[in-house]
Amino acid sequence: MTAIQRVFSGVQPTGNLHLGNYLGAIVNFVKLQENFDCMYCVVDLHALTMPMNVWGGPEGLVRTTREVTSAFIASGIDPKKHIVFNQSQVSGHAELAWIFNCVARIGWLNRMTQFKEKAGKDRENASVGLYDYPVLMAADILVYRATHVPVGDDQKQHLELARDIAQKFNNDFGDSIRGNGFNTGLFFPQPEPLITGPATRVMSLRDGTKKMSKSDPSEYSRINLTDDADTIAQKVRKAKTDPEPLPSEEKGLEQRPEADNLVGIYAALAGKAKADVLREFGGAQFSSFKNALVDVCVTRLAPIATEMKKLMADPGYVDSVLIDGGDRARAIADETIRATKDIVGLIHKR
Ligand code: AQP
Repeated sequence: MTAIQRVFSGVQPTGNLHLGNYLGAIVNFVKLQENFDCMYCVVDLHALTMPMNVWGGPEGLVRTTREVTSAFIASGIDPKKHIVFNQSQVSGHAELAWIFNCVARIGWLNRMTQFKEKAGKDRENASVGLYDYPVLMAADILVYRATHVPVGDDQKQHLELARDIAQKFNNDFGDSIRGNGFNTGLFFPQPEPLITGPATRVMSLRDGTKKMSKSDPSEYSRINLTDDADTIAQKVRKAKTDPEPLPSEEKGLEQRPEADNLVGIYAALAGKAKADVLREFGGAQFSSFKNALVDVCVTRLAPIATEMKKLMADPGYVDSVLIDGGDRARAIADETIRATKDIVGLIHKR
């Protein structure tokens, strides 16, 4: 088994993809194609961890799986050179997750803030899958022995857990790993988080202290990748601001979360530094800044929305991309699963 620099990342098909997913993750996915072998996964098994109304039931899941795949391709991911697939096609994710369930400690999972946020007050009623989500995520990455994982800032803690699981597995089974020919004793790599998108944490347009999220009940909290120009304009114009004009320097954005967020979005979409944006718009009222923000949003997002629409009209093609990607992903995962079974002592057909 050869060591390779491999990128893996996933996006849940739980509803409309938004500007946060795009700037925090997908833009980076596109860029990394230049220097890495990349695997981009629509993590449908993760979607099941939430109540059915969140992922839309069986028909909704099929539609949003195709939608996320279309967004990947429309944004510039090349499914021929790299691998695009949906998680449930490769059973190795779930198999490795079980082994990792027996490596990870309950105390580690109890510290995961995303579970606390997503389970809310009614924790007893959350699915077991939601609690176990980070273990499946570790398996998603490590079944491909991926070395680099581009994610938004909110996934940092889960990545740390994946690193802990890899390390504990390597320690617990060190002798067997060496006995199976991995002389370094390191079977699973320590996956490196790449939290380097143009905006690693895009906030809600209604509340600059909350992250932009698919599950926010307010449509006005986010810009969806499928929004048309009029909808984008409406959402930007309604975005919460404060009464002061824009500052001329970055330190003037402190304690002004909504202003900071809008300037950050503009900077990320225009490919500029925040300081440059403030040099240009310092002293301006939000009404004129918002016009410029609408323009840059529409310029960047409209071509993606148009391409997504075309792809969504051809589900046969989108499914063929996923199936081809699934076949190529399975070949890599099977190799890891066979070696893992040897290391753990699970008899299997050779
Ligand atoms: N607001 C955000 N800013 C920057 N990056 C973000 N990501 C999500 N929201 C933001 C990044 O997008 C990738 C895919 O996320 P996901 O769909 O797998 O799950 P999530 O992080 O739970 O995304 P959402 O949109 O917030 O969904 P819900 O509402 O279901 O929780 C990840 O790399 C993530 O970091």
